[in-house]
Amino acid sequence: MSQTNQTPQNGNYDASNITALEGLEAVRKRPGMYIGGTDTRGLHHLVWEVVDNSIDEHLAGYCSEIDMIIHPDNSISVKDDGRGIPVGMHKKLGKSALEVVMTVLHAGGKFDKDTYKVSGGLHGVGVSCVNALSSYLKAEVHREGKIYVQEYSEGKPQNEVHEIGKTEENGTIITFRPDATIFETLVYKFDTLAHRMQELAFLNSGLKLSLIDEREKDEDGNFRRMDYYSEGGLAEFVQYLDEGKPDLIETPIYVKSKEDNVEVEVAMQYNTTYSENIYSFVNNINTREGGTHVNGFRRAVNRLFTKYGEENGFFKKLKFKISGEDFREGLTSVVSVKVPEPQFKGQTKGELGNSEVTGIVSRAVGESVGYWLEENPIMAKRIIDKVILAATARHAARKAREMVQRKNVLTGTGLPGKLADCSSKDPGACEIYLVEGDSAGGTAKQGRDRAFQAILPLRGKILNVEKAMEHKIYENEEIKNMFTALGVKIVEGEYGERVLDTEKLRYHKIIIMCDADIDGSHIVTLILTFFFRYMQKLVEAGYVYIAQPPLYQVKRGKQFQYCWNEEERQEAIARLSRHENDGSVKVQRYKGLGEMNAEQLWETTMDPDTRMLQRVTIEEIGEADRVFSMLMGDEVPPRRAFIEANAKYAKVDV
Ligand code: 0RA
Repeated sequence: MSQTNQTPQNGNYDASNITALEGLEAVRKRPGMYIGGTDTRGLHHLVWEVVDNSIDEHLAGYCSEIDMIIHPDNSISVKDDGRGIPVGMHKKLGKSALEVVMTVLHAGGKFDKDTYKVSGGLHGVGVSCVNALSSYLKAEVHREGKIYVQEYSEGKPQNEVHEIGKTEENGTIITFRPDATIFETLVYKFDTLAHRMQELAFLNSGLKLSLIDEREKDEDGNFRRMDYYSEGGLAEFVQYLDEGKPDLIETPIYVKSKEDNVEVEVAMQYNTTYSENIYSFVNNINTREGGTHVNGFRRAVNRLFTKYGEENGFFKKLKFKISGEDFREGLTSVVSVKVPEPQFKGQTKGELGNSEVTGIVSRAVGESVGYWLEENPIMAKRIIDKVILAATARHAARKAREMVQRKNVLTGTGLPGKLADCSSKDPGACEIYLVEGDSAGGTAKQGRDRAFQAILPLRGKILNVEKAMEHKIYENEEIKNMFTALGVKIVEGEYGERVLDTEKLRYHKIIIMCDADIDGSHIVTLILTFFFRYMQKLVEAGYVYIAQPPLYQVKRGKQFQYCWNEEERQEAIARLSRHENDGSVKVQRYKGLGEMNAEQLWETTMDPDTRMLQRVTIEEIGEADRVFSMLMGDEVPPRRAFIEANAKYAKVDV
């Protein structure tokens, strides 16, 4: 050590050093405990951990720009123009504050409680975790006119904090390469990073963000680059989410206020669809399970619209009660709060627990929306009319649903006649194939292993649930069949919302099997839209899959090979024709499942030992919702733009 005068005792330095390394060793031994896993999610978690620190600088009022670079070797740089991590001696630990922040678990380095922090939320395990899980990390700090650097390997400092030059800027640049011995994959997904950067831009109006991908160049030789900046913040966010859905009111309703150090920001827009979409955030972290802020918002919306409708006599003719959900049909909203000391609870820590926040949000929304209703009577009436329509439709839907559910009880097993069930009754071992068309369904029935595989043929195009009224959905034959075959039903939740009851779910693998052509992929999208809107829980649980039938069979005499893509096809042709390309190699392009016999279908698409299944995940709920509305909704221009932009991808990634 060079600065002995600030170190109380040499022994102290060693001791703290050892504790730091032990801490980071624990992270390396059980990375899952800290970042949730070592799969692609965990890999991306590292980036958010670093970005969160820069966002904290922004929330504290010091950072206006964050730039991210994906380098060709999949290492990542995150640069901000904040204050820069302090580099001075940390008195107690006897080493540079930078080293403490980078090597001591949960140090974080922010010691004041008055600023909002992302830390403590879903992320918030600290940048030292990223360091521990990186084969290489470099921290570069621009501060007080100088540039300081320290490098690490597996979290261990490789040199002292040293000065490498002068600067007129402030800020921090963290560059890290995730450890290949820890992560299952090292490949960063541009779309995942881009999506969150877009979200951060909306959540932090005025903050500039950029993403550069050095792995990809366009025709002009420039790297792929995205810039994000939002002046309008949440109001722009809801407009973005509602792209593809016709607006009901001219501009979003916007709420911003602060009480007891809790900042509340809400934007809401009504559209002409039938679903509610609410996205909530605490200190910029997505709270997927909602919590007290969302409860406060819903409470205020119910209270205000009920009062407004009653006072103006709009509900007089109604013969049934309006439920909370009716007020939120076709409502897209973003609720964002900044809380100094957030408490998270729930299974995935995705739910805000601070009880004081309910009242704060409810009051903020109550006041602003109350004014809005008084000032915008025409828009208000439009909303109330829609609420009445929703209540009427819900009444009809409830009746239709009850009819369907009751009927099933009366007909004994209640299973649809079209279902070829499996013999096992253990849901964990059972699979159901939802098959496009009766004829492919027939082939699948012959080819399956009936011990654990059930087949439910679906007739042609299924209903587009994005356009249909809810009660129509429960009356639709194919949809009724899916509910009863799966053994799930819709019940009403605490707030009158629809809840999927999965207690009697009969299969833990639900496999959508359609033709490998355009019509087939359209049907997959329709079925996925249905699952997304009505059975999201099953998607979240990881139970929904898409079967992958092969695209080609390459054949020469008795030898043949199935191929799932162009590359495999080329390889197979080369392999089977060997030197003499005498035209005896035949390539069959499978367009439909119907072109395969039962045995081929089993071998290629149904046999668990050889088939390929694509699991459907909802990585980004908001994005998935937007995409579904765009692809399945009424507005043509955004859909065309989306399809054109994504034309090179074969299917929508949900
Ligand atoms: C500790 C204390 C202060 C800032 C930071 C850490 C800090 C950390 C990171 C990580 C990435 N970018 C960052 N920017 C800042 C406060 C510094 C002060 O009081 O001057």
